[in-house]
Amino acid sequence: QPTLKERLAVLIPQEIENVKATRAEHGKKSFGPVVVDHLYGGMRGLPALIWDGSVLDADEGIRFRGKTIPECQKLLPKAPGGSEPLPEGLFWLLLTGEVPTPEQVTELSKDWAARAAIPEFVEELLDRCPPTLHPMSQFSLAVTALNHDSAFAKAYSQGISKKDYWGPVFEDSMDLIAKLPNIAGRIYSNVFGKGKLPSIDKAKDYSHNLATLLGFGDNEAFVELMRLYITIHSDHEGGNVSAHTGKLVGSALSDPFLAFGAALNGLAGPLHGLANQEVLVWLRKMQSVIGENASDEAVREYVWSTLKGGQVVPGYGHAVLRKTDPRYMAQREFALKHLPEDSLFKLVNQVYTIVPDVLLEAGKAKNPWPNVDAHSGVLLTHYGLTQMEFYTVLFGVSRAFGVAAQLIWDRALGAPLERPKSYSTASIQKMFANK
Ligand code: FCX
Repeated sequence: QPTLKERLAVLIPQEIENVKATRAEHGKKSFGPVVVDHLYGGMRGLPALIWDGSVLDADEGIRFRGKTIPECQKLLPKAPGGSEPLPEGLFWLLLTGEVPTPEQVTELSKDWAARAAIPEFVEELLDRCPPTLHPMSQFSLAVTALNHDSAFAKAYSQGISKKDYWGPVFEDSMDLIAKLPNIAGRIYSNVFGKGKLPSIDKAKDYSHNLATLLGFGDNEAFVELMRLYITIHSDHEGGNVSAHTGKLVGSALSDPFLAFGAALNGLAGPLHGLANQEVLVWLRKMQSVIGENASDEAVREYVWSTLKGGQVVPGYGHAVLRKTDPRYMAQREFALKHLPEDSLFKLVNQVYTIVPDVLLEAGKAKNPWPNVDAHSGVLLTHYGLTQMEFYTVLFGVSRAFGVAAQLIWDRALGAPLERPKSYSTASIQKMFANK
């Protein structure tokens, strides 16, 4: 059976021809007009990027290479005795569009375990961060520093040919993904005083090792949660802040560590990945104000007070989605199976029955439904991972899968430097002066 890199080496020349044919046939076709509001409106909905791993439909949610989350849960290989997909298989799917065999997934687990160690200076760098530095800042620092050993940066400085870029970018991307559990584990241990880190077990899958490094390796349900968590957080097409940042920075031929470090800084914003931390902060604050087991009326009033305070309700709304996020639903299914009686899960459900109506009544949000971040924190809390400032790090570990897959394809297909055109308000006024 071919390895992932061998399979890619076969697929890349085919895809180069496929892109050529697509451009020859459709290259001059229009998606519709660009209007001035696109420039002021955060480019919402503006077709602008190629992203092969996944496409997001406003009503249906994400599909990874054409497959929905339930389809991935059914089709991708599982761990022995497990029922959630192994993220190794999802990475294979994102890169190749193919479902790997269980043996291919096992090889990938082994490969990542073999690459997992981080350089000593990165360990020291993390150990010297004050525990008050947010875990996401530490995460981005460490990932950026991995550029020290980038195969691509080295090959580029030695004069590698364009057509060979993808090889070292593949190696860097594999290293990047492989090293994230050790980085995340070290941050968790340093910041929350968890003591000496266990080492990676080369016979275990990626999620199992991540769980072990966080101190939850003995809890099979938590390990299963990590498998599901990474799978559903991996990729959400190309226009979101973290994915787009990774692609943009990669387009300057910055190596995958620099590109993904930048992506993490975007993920760390409260309107994006940090929302999973914000949801828990918000829920806890609500409990401290209106008490536990509060009535629907009290919850509704609290939601209104958030809006009236000029704040967003974290975990609700989306720039593209117009229905409940299937990533939310997958986590809800997991909770119904593993923790139906959890009191915080009950609160999340209660909030789900109240917030959409309030947001609709308030009349601003285009999408009143919950997104992925409304549910992830309650699952982690249930198993004892209660440090909410750490939650976005787990989102970051997952997001590397999607960003890395696209970086490899971008370099394989010779994607150009990104350089959209910007205008000043004065230049727009002048341009349309007599029109
Ligand atoms: N609570 C309160 N107001 C909201 C809202 C929410 N959950 N969602 C949107 N709105 C408001 C916006 O703030 C905006 O107000 P404005 O006109 O005064 O600026 C108005 O409704 C229109 O925004 P809309 O077009 O619906 O949404 P955007 O595409 O601009 O923004 C996000 C999308 C996700 C940023 C927005 O819904 C939000 O702030 N949600 C809360 C934060 C969150 O959960 N983020 C995580 C999203 C995601 F899943 C992820 O990346 O992880």
